[in-house]
Amino acid sequence: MNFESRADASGAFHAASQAQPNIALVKYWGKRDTALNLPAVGSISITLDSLWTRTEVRFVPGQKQDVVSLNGRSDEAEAKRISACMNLLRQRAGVDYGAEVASHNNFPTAAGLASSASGFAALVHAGARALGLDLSLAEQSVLARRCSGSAARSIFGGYVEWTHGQLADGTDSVASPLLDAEAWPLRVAVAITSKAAKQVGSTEGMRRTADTSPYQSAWVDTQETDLSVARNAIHARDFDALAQISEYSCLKMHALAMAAQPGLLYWNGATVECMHRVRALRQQGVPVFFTVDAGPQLKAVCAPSAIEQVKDALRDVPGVLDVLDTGLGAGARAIPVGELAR
Ligand code: 2P0
Repeated sequence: MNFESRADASGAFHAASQAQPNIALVKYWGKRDTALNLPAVGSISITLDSLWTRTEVRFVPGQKQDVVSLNGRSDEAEAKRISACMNLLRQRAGVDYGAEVASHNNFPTAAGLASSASGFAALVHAGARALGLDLSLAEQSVLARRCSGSAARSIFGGYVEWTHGQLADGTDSVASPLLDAEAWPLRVAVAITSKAAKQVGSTEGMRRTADTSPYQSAWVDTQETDLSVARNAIHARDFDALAQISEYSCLKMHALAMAAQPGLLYWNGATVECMHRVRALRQQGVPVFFTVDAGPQLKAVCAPSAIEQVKDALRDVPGVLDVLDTGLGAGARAIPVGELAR
């Protein structure tokens, strides 16, 4: 392969990309194949706007090791996952160059805010371009899925569905857009109730759940119906229907995980108080619903007209440290090299 046109002055090949986290409304939890990272169920998400990961990848011919910097620091566990992800791209390009990877998040990492989704989407997007691989978004989604399941969805913007797929090699377990962000511009308030990294990561939590939770088969059996209800709600822009199915899927996923041994309890007291506050608002007629991922932060999805009221209500809950506010945004995209933290 001829990379000459892409090499910088030092002979390295580089590119930078940005991707945003996504929040599942119909949740992914469980794998049908761990090696290929294939999900036990499909899922539907929204890609966010003002939270981001920006990642720069530089492949250096002759370098044997990967060097990884996350928010300016090294992290051994994450570096291993990043190298495994880069191996997929190196195989595809037929090269063995070591990579220098630098990545910045503008939000708390590893605390249930989908940092692996935006992180691996940005990594695959930048790495593929650095190596001159001409990959479609669907191909990037498949590769991002191999690195972290939910990253498959952050390749795309707006409302996104990631299918379970039927093929043993997983090439049909891929995300695709359902509706553009601009077509239904909901807003999201994120109540930060802890800035600590979670104790049990999603990969381990899913493994434990599948091995020990008595509700696993019921979870898998009921997912197709939930996906269909959510898909219809999105296409009809039916807020109430989306609210009902999203809270249902969230609580069902947590009930499934709580019933593992030992049980997975990602919430703290403030998370639960925020759920009650959101439901009280909805009873008063405010168009808002909640969802919670594998961490203690609560995400309140609402109509644009309700965002200030929702933020004020969440800020009022004891134990809420901060409330972020974001719209829905675009998928992974190229950014200029050298502008990571800007
Ligand atoms: C989701 N979560 O659908 C679900 C809901 C958390 C709760 O996808 O093992 O980091 O890398 O495939 O994608 C978080 O799990 O797990 C997640 P891996 P991932 O958003």
